[in-house]
Amino acid sequence: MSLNATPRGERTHIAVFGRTNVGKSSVVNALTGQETAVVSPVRGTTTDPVYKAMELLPLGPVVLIDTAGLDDEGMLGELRKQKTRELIHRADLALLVIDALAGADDFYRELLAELRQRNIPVVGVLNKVDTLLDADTGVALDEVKAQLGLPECVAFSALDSRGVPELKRAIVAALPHEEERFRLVGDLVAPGDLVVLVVPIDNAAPKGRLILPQQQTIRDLLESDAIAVVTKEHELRATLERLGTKPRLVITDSQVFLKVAADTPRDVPLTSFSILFARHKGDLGELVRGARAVENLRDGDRVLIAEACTHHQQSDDIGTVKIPRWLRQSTGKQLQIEHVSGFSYPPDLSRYALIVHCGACMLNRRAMLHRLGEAEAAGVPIVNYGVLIAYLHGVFPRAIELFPSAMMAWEEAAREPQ
Ligand SMILES: Nc1nc2c(ncn2[C@@H]2O[C@H](COP(=O)(O)OP(=O)(O)OP(=O)(O)O)[C@@H](O)[C@H]2O)c(=O)[nH]1
Ligand code: SF4
Ligand SMILES: [Mg+2]
Repeated sequence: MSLNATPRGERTHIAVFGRTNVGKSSVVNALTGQETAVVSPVRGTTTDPVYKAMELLPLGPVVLIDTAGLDDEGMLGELRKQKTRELIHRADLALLVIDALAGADDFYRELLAELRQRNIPVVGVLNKVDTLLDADTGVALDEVKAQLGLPECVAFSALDSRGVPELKRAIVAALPHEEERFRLVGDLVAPGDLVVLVVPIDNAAPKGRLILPQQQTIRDLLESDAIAVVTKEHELRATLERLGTKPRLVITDSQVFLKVAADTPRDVPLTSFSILFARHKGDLGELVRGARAVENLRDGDRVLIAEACTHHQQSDDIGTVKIPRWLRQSTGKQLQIEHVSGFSYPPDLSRYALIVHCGACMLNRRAMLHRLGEAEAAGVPIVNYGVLIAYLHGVFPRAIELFPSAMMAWEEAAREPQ
């Protein structure tokens, strides 16, 4: 990922589903205007999901996910199907590709029901309409709309690019509007508000730039017409004095939280970048409850460290070395720590006393909420790296006072018998 690209976790995810050979990869190519996805008359050409980033105006950056056909036969087919189904949890919108000659059947009806159950907006793509007579295209389209109860369906041909602008319009119309999406910090400030950001520049800071969470926070503040003042922890006191007015909010790196808390007047709201990100990506209350569960760990407990992908972009040792060390140090217990990486958890979650999840930078909010939901269903507390590190740095409860659901979780946990 180039530094200037929108991170994948922030992009709208559009997953392309359908039977094998209906032209899913061809539809992705027609939409992106590139021949990146492999197309062939052989069924089951696409075996693993392929991610393709593009700008979809006026929506902005999206990721198209080309998937394996869902009706593969045999063992391998089962595996692929499972992988494809897991993508349902990451999709902000699904394209259902249907072959114009074959039409829709129960397979599509079931898939559509599954998507609707998860509140994922769906747009139907009746592909290969070039194989029909022009006069029959409208009839076939109406038939599919009626069969599926899916009025959002577009006549398309990847072969001659028919329907590309119509499909783009249908996608934009079906997606939730920007204002309905979850903000990073914009919902906490009003236009003209002053916000102070505390960014330590130590040996661990990357040379010559700010890290992504800091960049994204500044961007969101500017988009909200707020004023961002960036300072280091040592200059915070002087910065606050020179501002001449109380800032609306102070946001700091967790590492220097205690110093920043000491230098920030008690009546100025204070939080950390990792708390904002945890809230943006998931359910902060749930993660705070998970952090609290660290105190209840006992000798012999199993802890699962789950990373959502195999190529960790931050330092590689955070999940394998640092977190296990911190957990053992702070609890003083003999813990059995297991690791997993990829889209899915191991089968039996209930054997774990705690799940520690990565920062989920490659996942969108929907996918992360799904993973939190799975832990909750198994009755296992879950925390992410950012909230756990914040907790270990002593940011609670001050950094979560702004967020009622997180405070409730904190106080509930305090009342529970240890
Ligand atoms: N006539 C016509 N053929 C198409 C169209 N779209 C795709 N095809 C052909 O259909 C075949 C399958 O296309 P793919 O895009 O590979 O289909 P897929 O759904 O990705 O297939 P799998 O990955 O195997 O599931 C290829 O031979 C394409 O050239 C279209 O709009 N019109
Ligand atoms: S934080 Fe998670 S999703 Fe992001 S690179 Fe690391 S392992 Fe992958
Ligand atoms: Mg394909």
